[in-house]
Amino acid sequence: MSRIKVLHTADLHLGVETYGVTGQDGINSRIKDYLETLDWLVLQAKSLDCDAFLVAGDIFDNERPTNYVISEFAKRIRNLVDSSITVILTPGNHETSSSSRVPSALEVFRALRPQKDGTEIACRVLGCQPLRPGDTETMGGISTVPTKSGNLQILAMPYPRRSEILTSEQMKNRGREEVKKLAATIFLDRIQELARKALPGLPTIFVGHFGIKEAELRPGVKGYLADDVIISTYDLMSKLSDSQAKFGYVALGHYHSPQMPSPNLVAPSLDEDMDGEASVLCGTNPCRDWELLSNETVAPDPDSLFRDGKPVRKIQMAYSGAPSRRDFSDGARTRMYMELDLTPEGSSGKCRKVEHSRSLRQLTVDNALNWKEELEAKFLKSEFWRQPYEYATTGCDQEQIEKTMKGPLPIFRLRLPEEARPIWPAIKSWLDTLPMFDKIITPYYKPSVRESQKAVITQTESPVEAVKSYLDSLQDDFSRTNRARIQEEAERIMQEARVV
Ligand SMILES: [Mn+2]
Repeated sequence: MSRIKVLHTADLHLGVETYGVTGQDGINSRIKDYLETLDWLVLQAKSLDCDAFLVAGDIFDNERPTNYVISEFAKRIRNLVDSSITVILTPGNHETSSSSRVPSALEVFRALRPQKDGTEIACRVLGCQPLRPGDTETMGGISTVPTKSGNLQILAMPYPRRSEILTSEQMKNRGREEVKKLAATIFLDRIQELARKALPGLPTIFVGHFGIKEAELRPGVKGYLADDVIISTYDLMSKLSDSQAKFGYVALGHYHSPQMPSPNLVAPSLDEDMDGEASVLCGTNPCRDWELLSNETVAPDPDSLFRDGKPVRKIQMAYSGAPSRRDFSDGARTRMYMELDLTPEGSSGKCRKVEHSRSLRQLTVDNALNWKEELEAKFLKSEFWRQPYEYATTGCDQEQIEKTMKGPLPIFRLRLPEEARPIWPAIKSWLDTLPMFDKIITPYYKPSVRESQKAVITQTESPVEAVKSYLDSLQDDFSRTNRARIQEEAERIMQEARVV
């Protein structure tokens, strides 16, 4: 029986520049961060002897990635293919155009499809956008993809954009929710149509980039993804069960938190790091076992697989999470990828933690009134200097600091509570007097409902007074503002922060 090993990841978002600085070579440091994490993943795929490397959408952060990003990504594909690992890509919402007919950058790789008999180990771009609104014929596809251990059958669906699923006629006179519902129905029908074409006897998976109702979405991105077409686990599984093929796994992208949505239980986000171990809610899999990453297991309610008395085969389903994203605010979040073993009968697998090849020094000021004392104390701690690179010595003396200063990454990022905003000029001038840093990056303010409020420090005010008067002004503001408006504003800020 053929057994195929797949590395499932998603949401690489190559091209993100947020919080980066441009290096001497003209390349933004964040783009390199992301590429380095991808390099690490490529290494994992090779050392695990994977047959396929699967990225479930949002490979590029935007529909027009730079030539640098495209060529660097192409090098990684070449590296994998040279190691006889088939690369499988599906478009997500970020790399596909929402309004124009501009082909996505992934089309470059699709155009380089392998020789006609299809036996070559190569890069495949699966699933594609419909050509015209309402044209579901071209949406998604089912393919047999060769790997070094045999053929893998894949049903791939692109990000379901309402405007491309529905005609304007279908959207007319329908409310927002009704439109979303109709789009979900058409999307599911298309999945069913394709699932029925799948052949038995091959390891078979589904790949998609969209929202699942039972999945956990961080509050900050809810507004941003409000118009997403979302389908339920039950609906997806019942469509995939209506097939001669046994779908062994559903590889998802779009939600950056790694998780395994279950029909009756909402999986906790694996972001909730517990001493480096993440917890996974794992349902019963009819085929094989999935490795749980902690002692926390919850048995699913067996009735959950029935609706109106109709049983549905439960298929293991997972969002791998976004491995590359290491934003300033994401320091502690766990990143995962999935390692799958597929047979014609089903899947087994593991969630594996992504180790970042590089991290940046970062510091948070917790108390705006005592920022200086706090920063001085933190600078003296060895952990701060040890963050990006391992050093042999444990202490942190002057010599150690000097050694670090000459290191390859004399950059740090400062995270400030919002109330410290008025005193940033004072903090900056103090930092400027310190010899350790080549560059001070604009601080990141913790997102807050009152982010938009401008605050200035006047010459006559001491930093402490400035913070106090700023806090006072917030108090006034708060009494005038109702809760809903604050919530709205919070959503807006999170959207701007581009959490997804
Ligand atoms: Mn996405």
